[in-house]
Amino acid sequence: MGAKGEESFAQRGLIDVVDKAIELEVDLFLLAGDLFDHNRVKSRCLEFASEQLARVQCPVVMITGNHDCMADYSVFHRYDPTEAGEHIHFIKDEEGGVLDFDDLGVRIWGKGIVDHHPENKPLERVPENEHDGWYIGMTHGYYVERGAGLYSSLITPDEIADSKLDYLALGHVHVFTEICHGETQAAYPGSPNMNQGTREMTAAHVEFQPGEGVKINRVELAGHAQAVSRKAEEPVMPSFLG
Ligand SMILES: [Mn+2]
Repeated sequence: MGAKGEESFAQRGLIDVVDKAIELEVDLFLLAGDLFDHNRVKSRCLEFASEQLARVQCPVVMITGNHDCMADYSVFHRYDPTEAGEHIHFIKDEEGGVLDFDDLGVRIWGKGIVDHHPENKPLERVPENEHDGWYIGMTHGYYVERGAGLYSSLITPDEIADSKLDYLALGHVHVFTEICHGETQAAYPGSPNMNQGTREMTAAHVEFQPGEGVKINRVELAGHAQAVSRKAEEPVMPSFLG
């Protein structure tokens, strides 16, 4: 949540994105890493994060980013976000993990950052989808169209296409970006915070419409979280998955 003086911006961002999720009555709230700016977050800031996560009216699924990675010194060894409520789900295993939300017809695969370096591949080995409903992925890294360079935690177009995910929630880049490869649509939501190298404060509102597919909406906030919703009155079976 930043150094002293930045906290109000970062805290405002989290408040705003939670407010927006409540306003939009979303079915899932996805946090694709870097909830915290670093692993030395003070306890009053952790309490603030829990207060905000507790306000969310739907399941929250979160992974770690590079700033709050699951290293030995991780903040998440002294802070358990799931204590904010039974609706908080934290995928923190190094190999990633899968969660099923049967009432929503959604399966979520997620993999957070343990070690942010050039050999880390955030979108390697996405489990094959053996699920009838929507298949959503969450990961944290740097998408590059071509050429690897020396960047850490790279995500490639082929990996996105090969994932066979319906939607991939990306974290790391603080600018709202829509990406599509193969049948997979992905997005960076931008950041809900001011002072992140951009003046845009945004989130991604993603609608899953049976028969139509995935629609990604850029949402302006006065907000690194992703709000996901489906049309509740419709069945959740996506026709394009057959
Ligand atoms: Mn990051």
